Order: sequence, then structure tokens, then C-alpha cells
Amino acid sequence: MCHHRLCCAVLMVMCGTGSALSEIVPAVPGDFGPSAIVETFEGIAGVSLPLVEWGPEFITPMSELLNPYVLPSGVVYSSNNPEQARVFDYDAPGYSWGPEAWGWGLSWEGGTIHYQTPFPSGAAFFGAYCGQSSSEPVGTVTFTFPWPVRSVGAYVEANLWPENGYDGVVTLEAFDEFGVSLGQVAVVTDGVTSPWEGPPYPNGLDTWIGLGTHDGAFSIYSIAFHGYNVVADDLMFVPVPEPASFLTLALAVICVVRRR
Ligand SMILES: [Ca+2]
Ligand SMILES: [Ca+2]
Repeated sequence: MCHHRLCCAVLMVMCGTGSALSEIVPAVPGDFGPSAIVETFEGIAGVSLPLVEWGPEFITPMSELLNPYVLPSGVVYSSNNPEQARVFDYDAPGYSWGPEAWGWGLSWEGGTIHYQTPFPSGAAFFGAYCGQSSSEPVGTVTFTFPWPVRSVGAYVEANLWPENGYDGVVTLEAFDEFGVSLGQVAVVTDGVTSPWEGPPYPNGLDTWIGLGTHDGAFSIYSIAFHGYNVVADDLMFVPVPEPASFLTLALAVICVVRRR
């Protein structure tokens, strides 16, 4: 096992094809203030797929997402993959919580995500459910925002099993309103702790990836995650302030100044 071999996430700015106006830069959780909207993937749907038996007692509750699917935050999931993404929810109806409650495996070394794995929020997370073969290209899923955003991030993991071609890399790519790439960042995730090593399973779904711009005025309309079996939770984004708001603010300032 080599959970700790890559325990330090390596963030790489891979390319910045953006316009002269702005440049894609990594964003850290501290960049997301109270105006951030967070998609927690909680309470989205009941179990739409049969509970999976693993031996006589192990089950994983999951729901297949329609394609496209409007998430509670207003973000729209879509994908070109034949395998549709899923929401795994250990609070889902019919789930027994045990006794050992096997979860969904990222890979041997990436670990198994089950109900005792620490999640950023609640008991549910997103699973791309594509890019499962290391002999094929990585899978891609897309999220389109209800409004232009200036920064976006999430907690992610991917298959990590280097000797079998799973590199653990998750790439976050941003697009403008025309679907043109604005640039991307990538992170090597550190997997989750496998059940037989715990409890307390300290290594959760917790590798951060995020991007935005220095000036904060950048408009990102959609993003994609690329990787092998990418899972994610707490997809967060900060909308760009509407021009109308700026105009209202400017007029208010003018009025205040004139009254003095
Ligand atoms: Ca969650
Ligand atoms: Ca982790």
C-alpha cells in the first residue's frame, strides 16, 4: 500500500490559454467567501440502482444521474460518456449501514469509499463512473453553471494505482461561454483509507482542486473534471457580480456624493 507515497498533493498549473484579460490561477478554499455556492450532492435522489451485494452483506447505495441533470445548486451535470455519473449516498433509503458496509472502490491503492470515510459534507458524493480502464483515455464529466463564475473548486479523488496505470490525477478545466478552454489545473490525489486499515479512516475524500483569476472578474461558464474514476464533493463556485449590480452601486455612490 502506498497511501502516503503521494500524500502531499502536487498542484500543477498545466496551461493557461486564457485571454489577455485574465489568467487561470489555482484557487484555495480560503478564496471562497460567504458568497460561494456549494453543491453538496446531498438528498438528490433515492436509490435508483439496485443495492450492490458484495458477499452476503455488503451494499453500496447509488443513484444514476440523468444526463443532463440539474443539481440542487443549479449546476447542470452532463457527460459524453456512455456510463453515466452517479451519486453515492449512505443516507439513502434501504441502506443498512453495515455490518462492514463495503463502499465503492476507487482502486486497490486509491482505497474504498464507504460510510465511515470522512466526506466534506454529509453522506453523499459524486462519482463520475467513467474512465475506469487505465488502458483507455481518462473520463470527463462537465458541470455548467447557472451564472458566470469567477472561481470554482471541489474536493476530489481519483484512482491511484501507479503500477497499473492509474495516476491519481484529477484535472479541472474551465471554459468560457463558447466552450473554449480557458486553462486548467491538476492535482495528484491521495485516495482514501481502505476499510481494513481503520477505523478511524482519517484519509477522506479531501484533496482540494480549484481555479480562478487574479482579478476576480473572470467569467467561467462551465468546467470539466478529467481523470480515472473521479469522485467529488462540495463543488463550490463564486458567481461574477452582475453588471447591473455594479451599475446600481455606482449610481448609489454618485447620489451619496451629490448629497454632500
Ligand atoms: Ca456531500
Ligand atoms: Ca484523500
